[in-house]
Amino acid sequence: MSTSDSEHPAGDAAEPQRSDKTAPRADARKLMAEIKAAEAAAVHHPPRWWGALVGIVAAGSGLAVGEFVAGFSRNLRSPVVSVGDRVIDHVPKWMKDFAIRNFGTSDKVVLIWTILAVIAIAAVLVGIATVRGRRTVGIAFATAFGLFGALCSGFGRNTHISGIFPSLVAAAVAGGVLLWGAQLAQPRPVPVVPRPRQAKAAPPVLVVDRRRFLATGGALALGAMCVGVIGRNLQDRFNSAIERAGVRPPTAKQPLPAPPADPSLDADNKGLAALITPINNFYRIDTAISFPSVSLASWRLKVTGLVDKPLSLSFDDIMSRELIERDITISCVSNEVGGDLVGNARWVGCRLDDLLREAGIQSSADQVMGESVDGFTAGFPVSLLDGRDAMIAIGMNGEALPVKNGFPARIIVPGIYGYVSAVKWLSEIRLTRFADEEGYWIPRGWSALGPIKTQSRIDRPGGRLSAGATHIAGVAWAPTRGISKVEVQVDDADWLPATLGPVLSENTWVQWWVKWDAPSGKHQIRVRATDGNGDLQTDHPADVAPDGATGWHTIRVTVA
Ligand SMILES: Nc1nc2c(c(=O)[nH]1)N[C@H]1C(S)=C(S)[C@@H](COP(=O)(O)O)O[C@H]1N2
Ligand SMILES: [Mo]
Repeated sequence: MSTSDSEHPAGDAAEPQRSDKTAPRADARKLMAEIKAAEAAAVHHPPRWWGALVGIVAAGSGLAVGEFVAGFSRNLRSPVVSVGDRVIDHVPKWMKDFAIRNFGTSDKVVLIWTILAVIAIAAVLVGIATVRGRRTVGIAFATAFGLFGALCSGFGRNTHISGIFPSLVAAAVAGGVLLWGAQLAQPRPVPVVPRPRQAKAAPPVLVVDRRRFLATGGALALGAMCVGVIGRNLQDRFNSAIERAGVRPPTAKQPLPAPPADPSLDADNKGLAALITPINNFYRIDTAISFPSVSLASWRLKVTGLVDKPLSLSFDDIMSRELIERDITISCVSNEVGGDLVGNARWVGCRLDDLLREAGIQSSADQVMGESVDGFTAGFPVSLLDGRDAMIAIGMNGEALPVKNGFPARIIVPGIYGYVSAVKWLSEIRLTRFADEEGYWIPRGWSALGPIKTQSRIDRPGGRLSAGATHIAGVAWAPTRGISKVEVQVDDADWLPATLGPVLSENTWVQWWVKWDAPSGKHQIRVRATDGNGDLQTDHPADVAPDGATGWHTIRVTVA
């Protein structure tokens, strides 16, 4: 390691003792050699990776304390999660499409890790600069990150102004650890042991204290981890799953009969979607990184806006209304042809039209806008309250509404995509005008209206099968219109009518299957459905944006 580094105070120690005139020349030379040797052995500069370590431990400590502070109140949120929320709200459409295409529904996990990676890279660079003496860089970055976190946590869709605190405290801690670590990494003077015959002690050399530095860093890292884990556990106190466990499954005044035998249980139909999608398999799409937490005691469903009489209902108020049970298939507008962002469930809830009639919809209103506790919004035309079974669902498949599907309450409207209707973690229903207010996805490139398009999907066979008798099977849906016919075509053969499974209602999907004596070779299989109005599903391929994909699902199989 060079001693000529002019920035470094250790350079002074390299000056030989020219003033020592009493010592013989030979001794002086010896002494100089000795000092040089001692210097060569000593470490004067903190190694570069120390800076990286200081940066990482500082950032980690800050983030951990941020999680800790966020655990104090339901209104607070983890700074990292808040940054993620803002990224979700502001990413350009192409980037979101890229993320969904490549990471699917784990896109949020990828997002959080990306944010952590960016913080880590910045921490390493800032740590190195700070340890090298550029403290203003450290202070500036800690401040900037803190302010950015505060902006993301205190101002936006699902924020409370007090949300700025975890970020600010986190930044203060990170900045403090950064400066402290930089201090700890600096070389300290260590006296050189004098030669026995030498009158004056040699000047001290500057040496970094490796043991002290690493021990302190390790202890801090460990402490930060503990604080972070405690913070996450504190936040778990607000998990809605705890509230949900205390809710009895809501039951309808007239429960539906038990569903008919499920054709997907037949060995021939292995791989076919279940008639009623189990909760665990039900797709999940939302902008929430962590599920919004709801305290049932304070939760209210408000009916506001262009109504004669605004309402405010507690969970018990909804529970004690007349509840209906309905089988309804819902789908995401982002569902590709052949995709699985669609599911059929048995919902229990109160009628939306009854409730809004009580509030009294004013004639100027043309949009029913739902808003969630996390600030998501979705709106649909008032004209869709046309007698269809639109409901405020509080039960799903015989259970209280699952947390991931919107506990304690959500909107379900048969026949329109989720992004314009199915608000989960519902907090408000506002009667508005399309001209005055847009739902969350509309300014992000999606159509204001989203009727579900007639679709059909092939669930089996998979890519490879052996020759002989088999079933081609799948589901088809056209909620509110129902399905009247499904046809399958293998290669260029005639279209074959499929057998339709039990029809729960015109709002649900229908399972279908055809027998096929599979000859060996490669084959292409296509499916198309006809809705209850007699309209054939279009073969025109359309992208999911802006209002739902179309085209006939086509698969290729190899029969051995
Ligand atoms: N609060 C909230 N509700 C929401 C969303 C959301 O992002 N936040 N996404 C909507 C969309 S786009 C769809 S497709 C459905 C999905 O409902 P699921 O997750 O229960 O399948 O929820 C809707 N309700
Ligand atoms: Mo969706």
